[in-house]
Amino acid sequence: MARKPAARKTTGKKPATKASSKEASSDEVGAPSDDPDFILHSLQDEFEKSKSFDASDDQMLEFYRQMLLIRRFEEKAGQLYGLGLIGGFCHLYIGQEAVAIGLQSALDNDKDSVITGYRDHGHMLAYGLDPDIIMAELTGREAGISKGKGGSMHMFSTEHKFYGGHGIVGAQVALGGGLALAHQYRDDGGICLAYFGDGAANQGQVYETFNMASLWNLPIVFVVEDNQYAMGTSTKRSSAETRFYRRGTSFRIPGMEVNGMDVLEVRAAAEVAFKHVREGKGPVLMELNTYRYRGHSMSDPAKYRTREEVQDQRDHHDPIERLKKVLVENGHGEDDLKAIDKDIRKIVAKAADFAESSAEPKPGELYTDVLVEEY
Ligand SMILES: Cc1ncc(C[n+]2csc(CCOP(=O)(O)OP(=O)(O)O)c2C)c(N)n1
Ligand SMILES: [Mg+2]
Repeated sequence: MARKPAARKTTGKKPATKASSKEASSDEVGAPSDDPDFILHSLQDEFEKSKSFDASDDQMLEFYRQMLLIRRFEEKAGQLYGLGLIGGFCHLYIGQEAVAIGLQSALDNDKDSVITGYRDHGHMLAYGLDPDIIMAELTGREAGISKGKGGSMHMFSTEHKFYGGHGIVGAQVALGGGLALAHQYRDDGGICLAYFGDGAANQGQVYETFNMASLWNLPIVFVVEDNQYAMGTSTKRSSAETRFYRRGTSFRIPGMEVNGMDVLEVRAAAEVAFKHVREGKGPVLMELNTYRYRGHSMSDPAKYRTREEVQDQRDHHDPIERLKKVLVENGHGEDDLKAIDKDIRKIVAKAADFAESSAEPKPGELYTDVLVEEY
């Protein structure tokens, strides 16, 4: 989506790396930086050299399969919500699939951690978690990933280093800073990917985290999923600066602006950003421009935008259709791609059956995983 002005070209100078906080002596704290060469676009320049990830045929098919899994899973979740099988809040990720798939495909699942907000089902699927237990969680079943007690917004899998699923807008960013500090402290080689929305990007704690993450050179990638709206408020109405990648400038965090509707572009950007962070050069701020097709949550009548606007996005920017076109150009027949869709539908139908036939949590579960004694 070429919605915003293209990134400004710079001198192409290499980003200056900061001395790690461990090396800095205490009398340097608060002193003017001796690194005058911070360039906001240093990574963007690198990314612009090759904006499309050179994926193998197998990788492209895998991206296609995974994006379809999110799409079909979310459509089914919408249906189950309509049938009353899912209660409470339910925020669908339809339209934004390329963001989670492109970024998470570049992570090292054994080392890296992920944290996000309440629009989290797609992130969990992208992280390779079992659709059965995600659907069971959505329907409040014992077999769910949070034993049916978290629901749509509060899913965790700490063994997979997936730290939620958070309902408080922006809170996950500060927690992500903590996860990154843990990676640094333990020297485990991992990085943290902290996702948040365009609305969350106006929260104060986001900037406190930027400051500390940059000061301490933490291994964290901040990802703004700019899906154009925070509930019913468009970014233009809520944000003085809608080019979110610029918001790290005051903290000397390089920014990147990425088309979040193109999985190959997202992956190409991830390669550049993650390399920078893995090399110990401190945080990166990525802005992923995307669009949510459905309402903010299942209870949103979406009167703040026109049907035509949504249809235009579906018709001209859909991430799955975009990749499908590339696959067809590369010689894949419509029938092969339909067969993938059929397989995915089966996986999703199985997840729904599993969820519906699973037991509800026993009443005693009300007293587990909560503080019921004095500590
Ligand atoms: C601290 C806090 N303030 C307000 C809310 C209510 N709220 C829930 S979602 C939301 C909008 C967030 O939009 P954005 O960050 O763009 O994420 P998106 O829903 O688009 O993914 C708001 C204001 C909340 N959950 N937490
Ligand atoms: Mg938003």
